[in-house]
Amino acid sequence: MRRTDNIVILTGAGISAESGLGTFRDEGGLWAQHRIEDVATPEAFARDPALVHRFYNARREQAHAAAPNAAHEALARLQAAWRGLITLVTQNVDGLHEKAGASVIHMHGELSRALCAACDHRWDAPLVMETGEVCPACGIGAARPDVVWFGEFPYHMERIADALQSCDLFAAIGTSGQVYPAAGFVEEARMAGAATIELNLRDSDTSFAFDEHIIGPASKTVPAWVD
Ligand code: BV8
Repeated sequence: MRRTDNIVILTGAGISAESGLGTFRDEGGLWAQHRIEDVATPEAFARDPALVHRFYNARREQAHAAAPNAAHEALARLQAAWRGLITLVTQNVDGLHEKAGASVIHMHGELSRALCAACDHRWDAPLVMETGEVCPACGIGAARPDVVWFGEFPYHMERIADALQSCDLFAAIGTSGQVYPAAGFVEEARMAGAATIELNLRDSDTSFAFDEHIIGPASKTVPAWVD
């Protein structure tokens, strides 16, 4: 990769696929097994917290056992080499970027964190969260996974918008470009004058918006792109 100034990298579930974690919309993906409305909205949690906990407990246990792959490791190397110039944003909640040694902005939260549905207190989630668990701070709110559900406002949006405004290169890795506002980041970067590149197994819903495309599995394409 040629030396440039500020780079914003957005990752999606595809970067963790080769670590054995299912994506959402590929063949047999998570949304083929569960309806979003049943497991990934605040209404779903109010209606059937046990089902939502089962969905996230299964993913938390898989993520806990998973190892980062060569793509996560290459991004951590890039960040270490280009200190301060790489803003890594992920839609993923699996913690694999941290396991690879990267620092990352979790716009959709983290499986490893719990959130109080009443007072917004956050704490390290147990591997298995139980229905009926209450917040250790206020003792009132239900303990829920600290992930951003559909209809909820993603985290760190101002920090991300600032990074997009001042970046020279925007890269999207392993995302289908179907979930907003993340899917709109490429347009924000283009309007700020950045070059754009997409690394994916195939075309995504936002491929049209990228200047360059590298097609292939992330564990191969990301190290080749970075190194
Ligand atoms: C919000 C956390 C208000 C929980 C998730 C326009 C503007 C704003 C909002 C909307 C809008 N239009 C619609 C909306 C509402 C909604 C939305 O986008 N709906 C969609 C379905 C149309 N958005 C929201 O509700 C968001 N909140 O809008 O708040 C607001 C308004 C304005 C501005 C700001 C805020 C909240 C959305 C967050 C929902 N939570 N996850 C959890 O993980 O369970 S979303 C979920 O989808 C995951 O986070 C996932 O990461 C994310 C995106 O999916 P991808 O990561 O892209 O995964 P996917 O399976 O789809 O694709 C995998 C890709 O990898 C594929 O392209 C595949 O080819 C590739 N791949 C596979 N293997 C490999 C690979 N690539 C490389 N190598 C491989 N080996």
